[in-house]
Amino acid sequence: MTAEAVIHGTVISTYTRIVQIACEEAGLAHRTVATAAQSPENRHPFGKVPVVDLDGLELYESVSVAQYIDNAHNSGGLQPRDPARRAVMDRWIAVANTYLFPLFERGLVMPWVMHRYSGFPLDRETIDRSLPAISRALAFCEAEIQQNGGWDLTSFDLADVFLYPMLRSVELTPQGEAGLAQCPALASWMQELHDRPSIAATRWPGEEGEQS
Ligand SMILES: N[C@@H](CCC(=O)N[C@@H](CS)C(=O)NCC(=O)O)C(=O)O
Repeated sequence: MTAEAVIHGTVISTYTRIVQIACEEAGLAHRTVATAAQSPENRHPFGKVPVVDLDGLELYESVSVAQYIDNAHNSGGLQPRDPARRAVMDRWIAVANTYLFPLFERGLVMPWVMHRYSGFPLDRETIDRSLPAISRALAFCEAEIQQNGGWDLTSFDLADVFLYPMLRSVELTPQGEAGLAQCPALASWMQELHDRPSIAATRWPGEEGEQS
């Protein structure tokens, strides 16, 4: 029987998309079952999405899920074997998950999502308060790339899988678009990935029509 990943997650979700991209890169069939993080159907023990059913396993935590998909269905093609390159990839995945996502999500992306998709007034106070830290984080990524301390731009690996959706969701806000316009190396990396098949196949609904 052909394997299929069943991804339980919200439709506009960074981490759901990360898992979708990993599936696409592996050529693994997948479908997403709309599941709200805080719903009783969600099986994540800490109320996050996604939870993934694959190969008879219940998987959660996107690093573990993406690595499993890549190891079991893609011969580890998105994970460098060289220990030094591996350390760089792991560092950037950790930076993305620990620092970038919480900053971007709470301070900028969620206020816009709540405004655009749920009709709430735009929470400008949260955005204004968060923008200096977000700008510093973008500037840090830009400087690291420019000084060769960034993730490996010469090949596509799991660092790209995690970082792209996080930065793309920032770019889809007016403030994020303005911030990224000041970061030429980051913007050109994003532009390069924009039409990669796994990225194109997992675009969020309305993504191309949004501010960008
Ligand atoms: N550590 C989790 C993080 C997942 C996560 O934060 N997902 C977001 C959606 S992109 C979520 O569930 N947010 C809902 C909430 O925090 O209530 C993972 O790696 O999968």
